[in-house]
Amino acid sequence: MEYLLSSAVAEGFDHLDETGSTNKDLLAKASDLLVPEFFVISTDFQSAGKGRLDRTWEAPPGSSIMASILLRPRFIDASLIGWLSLTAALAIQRSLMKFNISSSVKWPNDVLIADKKVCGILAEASEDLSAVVVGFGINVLQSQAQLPVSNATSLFLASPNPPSRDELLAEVIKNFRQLYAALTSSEDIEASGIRNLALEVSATIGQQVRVLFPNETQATGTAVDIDQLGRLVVKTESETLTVSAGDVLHLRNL
Ligand code: BT5
Repeated sequence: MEYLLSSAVAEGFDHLDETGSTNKDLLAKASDLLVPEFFVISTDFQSAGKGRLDRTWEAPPGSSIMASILLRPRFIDASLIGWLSLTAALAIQRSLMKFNISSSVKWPNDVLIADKKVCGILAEASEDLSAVVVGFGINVLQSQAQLPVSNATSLFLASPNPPSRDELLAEVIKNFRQLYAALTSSEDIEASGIRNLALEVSATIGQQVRVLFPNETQATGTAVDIDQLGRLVVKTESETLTVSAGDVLHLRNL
């Protein structure tokens, strides 16, 4: 399939029939400092698609959008990586809206349609901190049987008239470029408007949640805010926690 619309809005665009991981490919390419911001690699199939924490991202050949966007922010820290993930989620939510598909953003890195995961995002910094790669998988054409987990969905399942992969990817790149410009040119996260947008479309705020921390402890409470550093604020019975890394379960869905 050709990606004429998407390549027109990127600063360079490689489409691969098949690869291991577009994030891995773009991180390798980023070591050449001549490769510009908004260079995009996309693929029809990944044999080693990465999720967070050594998990995998799986999609049959030709069924979905799997792409990574190169960024070269001036400062890279954990908070920026978190905001970049959320900013990509906002760009995807906004792009789906353009095609009349309502979605919401589950902290820290998923886009949901009717509580089911349609998209996962993975932002990774290069080792030399010269670049960040933001990769996303959006399920487009999969049937329920082709999805790896039961709480996943695709645009084909959720919408009577889904956009083509090229139409949607072009929209995502355009929206991401706009939101990234706001994020990086503003004095702080408040002035950028990104935090307010993230709160507006959050599927997590106001929910009873269980947080599973990377060290395998957990906590249950109400998600009440996303703070300036992009952390989820959770009120438990006894304390207020700020969560920077972890998985969140929305308890109403269990
Ligand atoms: C993510 O991780 O959701 C980040 C996924 C990022 C994938 C993109 S594709 C392009 C780029 N190149 C890469 O190599 N990666 C990025 P996490 O929150 O850890 O969720 C991973 C979990 O989502 C898995 O353990 C499964 O349970 C589930 N999963 C896997 N494939 C899925 C799919 N197609 N749809 C919905 N859920 C899926």
